[in-house]
Amino acid sequence: MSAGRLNVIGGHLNTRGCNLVPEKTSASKYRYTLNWNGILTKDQQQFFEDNGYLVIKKLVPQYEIEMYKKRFEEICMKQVTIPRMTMMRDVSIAKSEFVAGEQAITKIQDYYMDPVMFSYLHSPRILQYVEAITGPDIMAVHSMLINKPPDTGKKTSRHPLHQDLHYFIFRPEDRIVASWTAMQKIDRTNGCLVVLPGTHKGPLKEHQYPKWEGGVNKMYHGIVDYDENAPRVHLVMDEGDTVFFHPLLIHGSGTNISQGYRKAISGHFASSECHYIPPEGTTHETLAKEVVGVAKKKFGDDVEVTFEDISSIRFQLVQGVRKNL
Ligand SMILES: O=C(O)CCC(=O)C(=O)O
Repeated sequence: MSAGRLNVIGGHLNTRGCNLVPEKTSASKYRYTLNWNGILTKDQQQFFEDNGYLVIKKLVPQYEIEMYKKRFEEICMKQVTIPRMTMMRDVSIAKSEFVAGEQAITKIQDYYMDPVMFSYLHSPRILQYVEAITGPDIMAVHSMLINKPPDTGKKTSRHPLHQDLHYFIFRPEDRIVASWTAMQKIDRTNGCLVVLPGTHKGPLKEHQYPKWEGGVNKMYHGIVDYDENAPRVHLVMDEGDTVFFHPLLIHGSGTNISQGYRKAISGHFASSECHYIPPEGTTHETLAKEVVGVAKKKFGDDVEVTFEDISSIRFQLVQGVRKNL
C-alpha cells in the first residue's frame, strides 16, 4: 500500500502506515485549534483562530431539534423529572404564580441526566467540531436549553456581555469550547447572540451583576468594563445552525421583542486533560462564594462543599478517556 492511497483524517502517515507526530507537537501556527481530525477547512480554522467563533450551517437536523423541543415541553409540564437539573425563571416572572409550563421556564441547566437531552452532548455531529478544539478526550462540563421569553418591557430577557470562562475554574482555556445551536430562526427580533470578534485573545475580565433597572437574572454576570466601540457581530442563525466559540470570547444576547419564546440548546466541552485552578485570589473568587452559598442554602450550612466539587459533579465523559477533570 502506498502512503499516497492512505486515507487519514488529521496527522500524517509515513510510508509504513504509522501515524507521524500530529501537527500540534510540531511548531504549529495555530493556537486555538488542533484540528487533529481534519474536520475544519483551512478557512474555517483560520476564522476561528482570528475571531474566536465559527458558525456551521444546518449542523443539527430538524428531527433532532423537534426531539429536544418535545422533551423540553415534557420537562416543563412535569411529565418527566430529571435529577440534578436546574430550572430557571426570568426575574420578571420569578415570583408570579400565574405563569406555568413552558412559559415559566427561561432556562434549564445541567440536563446531562436526561438521555434525550444528553444525546445533544454526545452527538458525533457536535463532537467532531469540539474535538478539533479540545482534542480527542472530551468532557461535557455544562449544558443548557435556553428559552428566552418575550420581554415584558423590563429588558430582563437580555443576557449581558460576558465570557464563559468566568464560570470555569480549569485551564487551559484554549482547550475549552461552547456549542450553541439555534432551535428556530434567530435574529435581532427574538434576541440573537452577539459576539465581539477577536476578544478571545484578551484576558478574563472582571464580572459583576449589571446594574439594570428592571433587574437581572440569577447568575447572569456581565463584564464590568469593555470597549463600547469594539465591533459587534449579531449572529443571525437558522434552525440547526451551530456556533462554536472560545470561552474568552465576549458575547451576550439581546432583548426578545418578538411574541414567541426563543430557543437554543447548548453545551460546553473541555479536554479531560484540563486541570483545576484554585479560585482564591482570582477573578473567580466572588462567583465561587455565590455558588457555594447557593449550595449551602439548598443542602444546609454544615455541608462542606467547594466550587470544584459543585463544578465536577456535572462533568460527563462524552468521548475518549477521562484524565484530570
Ligand atoms: O442564549 C442566550 O441568550 C445566551 C446564552 C449565553 O451566552 C450563556 O448562557 O452563556
